[in-house]
Amino acid sequence: MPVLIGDTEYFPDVGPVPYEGPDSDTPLAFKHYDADRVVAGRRMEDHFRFAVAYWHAFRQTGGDPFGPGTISFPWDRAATAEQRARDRMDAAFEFITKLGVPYYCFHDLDLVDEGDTRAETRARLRDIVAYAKEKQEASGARLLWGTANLFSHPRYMNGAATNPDADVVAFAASQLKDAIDATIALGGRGYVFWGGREGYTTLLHTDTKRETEHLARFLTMARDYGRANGFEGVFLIEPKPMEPTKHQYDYDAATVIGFLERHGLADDFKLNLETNHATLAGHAMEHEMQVAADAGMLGSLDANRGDPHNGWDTDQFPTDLTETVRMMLVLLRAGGLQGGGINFDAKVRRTSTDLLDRFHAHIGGMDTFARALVIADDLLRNSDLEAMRAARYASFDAGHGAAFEAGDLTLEALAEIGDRLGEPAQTSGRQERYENLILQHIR
Ligand code: XUL
Ligand code: CO
Repeated sequence: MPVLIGDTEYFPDVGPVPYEGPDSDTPLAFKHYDADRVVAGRRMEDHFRFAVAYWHAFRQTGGDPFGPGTISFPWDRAATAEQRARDRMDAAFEFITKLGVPYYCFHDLDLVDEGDTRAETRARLRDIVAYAKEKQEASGARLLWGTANLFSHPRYMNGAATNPDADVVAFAASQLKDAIDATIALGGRGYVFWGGREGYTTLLHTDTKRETEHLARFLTMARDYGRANGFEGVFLIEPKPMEPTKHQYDYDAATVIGFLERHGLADDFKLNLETNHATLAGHAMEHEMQVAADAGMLGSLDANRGDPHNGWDTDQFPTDLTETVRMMLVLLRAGGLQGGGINFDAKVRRTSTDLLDRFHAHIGGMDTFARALVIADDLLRNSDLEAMRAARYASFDAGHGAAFEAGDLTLEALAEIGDRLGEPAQTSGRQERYENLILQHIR
């Protein structure tokens, strides 16, 4: 991937990040992520389709509820919004191409600052989309997905699609349409919905039935508009149980799958799962991935991690190897992601104020996934894991187990077999043996 540097070089202290292998001591080099290495029949780059998230990497400056941002971005200094958007995009493509990440993703308002009117914002977006197209063509980097920020502005404080005021829903529709247009224009693989304010803080004033039906209507309109205008990618919906609202309608994978099926959206939508959101829902990420995979809806991942010791969305870079190995086991068994990829919805800490810190963060995240993928593949091919798991269910491969699975037995017939066989023998689940297997292969 050719490195793209604009009028200003924003990261002069780093060149293209090389792969140097596990014995390397070079901080700004990959130890495990080797884009062309084939694992389980696919290049690493194609397994992951890593993406840089525009909002964390080029927008958020470290503000928290207790204080303002701590990080200063040289690409945010120009006098006009139009120039800042271009400078930011120069910085983004320099970062993306130096890191060698094949994709990026954005909210509409990551690319441009919102104007005073819809028309002004639309014009800014069109301008920057044209610029992004040039950058994509020059570098080969592509858009993983686009989305609309329908949660930050105060007008969305009571929700966007689920707002009790129809005028707000209409305003959101205008923003949604432009964001879908931008995604189509840039050849995005997907379009994401994360319902930031689609939920409630109290049931006392909330008609949940009406609101969730409005949400389904909004998604249906988006699907129909996208399909009518040539969008062939995947629509993705990102579960999160809470934060910013007390209860979000897209609570977790199982909730979202039921919602999509109930509203006739299951053929066009898949899930975009995020580790920290799983944590907040009280689930392991592997659980969320398995639920989605079982439904044929494992679409895309937001890579990060939470902090087990507190209850909010810390969006840290993913460096937990064991957790990632478990995730990669689910991914490989499922045959990969359907349509999407893996974007780093993760931010450097508020105290990580050097621009180089975001290189270290992404390198660590990509290496964690690469290492976990190789370990998971080794477990699946060179350990007893799959055979042991299959053996647990062997009684359903023949005889009355197989007849039960095939639906060939009535309850009376199965009960009669139960009466005849009597008390079944006890079989150990051997959980510790499985846990040891995983540990043995982490090397
Ligand atoms: C917020 C979150 C979002 C979505 C995209 O928790 O995860 O950044 O990923 O809107
Ligand atoms: Co996310």
